[in-house]
Amino acid sequence: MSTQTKHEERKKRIILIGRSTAGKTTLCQRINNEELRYYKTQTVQVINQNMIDTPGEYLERRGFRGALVVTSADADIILMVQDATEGGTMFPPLFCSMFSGKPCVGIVTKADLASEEQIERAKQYLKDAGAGELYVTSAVTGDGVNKLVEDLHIL
Ligand SMILES: Nc1nc2c(ncn2[C@@H]2O[C@H](COP(=O)(O)OP(=O)(O)OP(=O)(O)O)[C@@H](O)[C@H]2O)c(=O)[nH]1
Ligand SMILES: [Mg+2]
Repeated sequence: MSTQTKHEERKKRIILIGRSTAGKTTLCQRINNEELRYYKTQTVQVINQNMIDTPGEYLERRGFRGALVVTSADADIILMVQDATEGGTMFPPLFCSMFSGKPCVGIVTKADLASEEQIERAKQYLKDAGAGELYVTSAVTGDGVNKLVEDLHIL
């Protein structure tokens, strides 16, 4: 572990938002170097004190959008998680404006299963929704995950 100084920036708090099966929980497991195992997220879960994992339903059901905004109040950064293999998106245009200026980062998942075209399409969905920086990742191969962790100071 690197030498800690009192000036060192604290870990950033992130919230992961995306439809069911987008790969939010699996990405958290990869970030934490845990064994990848599937379970359906049933409720908001705080992992390692700084990662807020949400169930896909929070994005899919319009009536839950308010809950997303409230739950994100504790987060420094919004992670919008988009499956590269999905032929559509649940993120409406300008989705990010709901979070009143908080940084919104776009994460494309399942790059290991997707073509270049699919990855580009997923990035475009995220841009349309208002994401700033974009990261292309695979929780299975680990591609793109270290860069994400380092750039955003997640660990
Ligand atoms: N090949 C591949 N499969 C992935 C990747 N990420 C997630 N998966 C698979 O996709 C499925 C859903 O992943 P989850 O991480 O549980 O999805 P989620 O977004 O947490 O879904 P909810 O909890 O329902 O909101 C699982 O079977 C994962 O193994 C990836 O990068 N590559
Ligand atoms: Mg989950």
